[in-house]
Amino acid sequence: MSNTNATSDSMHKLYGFLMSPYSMKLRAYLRYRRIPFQWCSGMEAHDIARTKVKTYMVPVIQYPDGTYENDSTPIIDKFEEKIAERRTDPENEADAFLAYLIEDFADEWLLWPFFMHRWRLEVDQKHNSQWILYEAMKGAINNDGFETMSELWANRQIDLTKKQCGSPDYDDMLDDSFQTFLGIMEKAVANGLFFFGSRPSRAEIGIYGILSQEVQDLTASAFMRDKYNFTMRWVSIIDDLSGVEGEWEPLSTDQEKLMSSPVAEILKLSGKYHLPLLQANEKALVNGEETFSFDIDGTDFKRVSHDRHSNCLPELQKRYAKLSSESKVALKPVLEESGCLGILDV
Ligand SMILES: N[C@@H](CCC(=O)N[C@@H](CS)C(=O)NCC(=O)O)C(=O)O
Repeated sequence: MSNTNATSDSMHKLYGFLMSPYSMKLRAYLRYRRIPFQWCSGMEAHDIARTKVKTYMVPVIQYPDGTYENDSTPIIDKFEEKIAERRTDPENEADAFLAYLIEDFADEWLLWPFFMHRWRLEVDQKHNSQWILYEAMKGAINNDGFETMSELWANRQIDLTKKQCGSPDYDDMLDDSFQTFLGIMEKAVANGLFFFGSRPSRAEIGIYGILSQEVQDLTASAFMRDKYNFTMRWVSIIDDLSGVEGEWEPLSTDQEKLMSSPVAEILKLSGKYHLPLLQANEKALVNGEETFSFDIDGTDFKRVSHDRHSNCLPELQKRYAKLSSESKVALKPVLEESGCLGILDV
């Protein structure tokens, strides 16, 4: 018994939902890092997110000292700094920058095509809101409130989709960006599980967060199974990497390898969608504008500005600025070719 107490004293609690990409991201992260935690879902998670942190957002982590925090990226930063074994920041500084950039790409761009897939079609709206509510209500759905509550939830998310994914005219563009990304992944995962050797970086963990959702949702899981079958399997593997013992293999030190890697392919999507979105959003926030637009292949993508992105670009630029000149030289070709450099190097 005393052992049990000792364990629970040093346990973190992770409040989240299976249908929240960032909850799954952080859960996979904690599992790989072998950081003991309890997974707490349902209304309890919702209540903690509502009352214990400034902005209502899951996941929320409760540290063993009783304090709470949300926002997965800074939480990961803290663990990276505090615990040396099994870090997900690659040892090579330039690789670590690329891993962080790809994590941000997943968090801040892939989120929107995923959101569109989840909430645009009626069949998904119904199915997904019911699954969310089933988890929230801990399975107790045999009551009159269930249908009404799941409809309310679906309507809330449909409204959010209208705002955050813009008009349905953009759905093809969002879908196209996502499927291009999945095409890159399908090739990549046939060469091994990880980008920087035989252990995961925060890039794979971030990607996992979004893909953990696509493999559950009705429409998305059907096209994943059909066209990106091994990526679908990859997702279940990344979910629990607690047994993986691997080595880093530096990528940025070998120009040929870097330029022909999946990392370089993903950076092209960051340069086309993700960084321009952050840049346009930042400009709109500075100018107090409620909407912004930027060009994607000759089409203006217009959407509401959002302060959830506000710290991302300055943080990326700060991390780029801090790199050694050797790392900057190693990264120049790949960042230049992908269109990222001009936005990062300010
Ligand atoms: N940057 C945050 C984003 C978290 C986030 O957006 N969580 C969503 C669910 S996955 C949420 O709680 N949204 C609030 C809402 O639906 O009102 C993170 O990385 O943890």
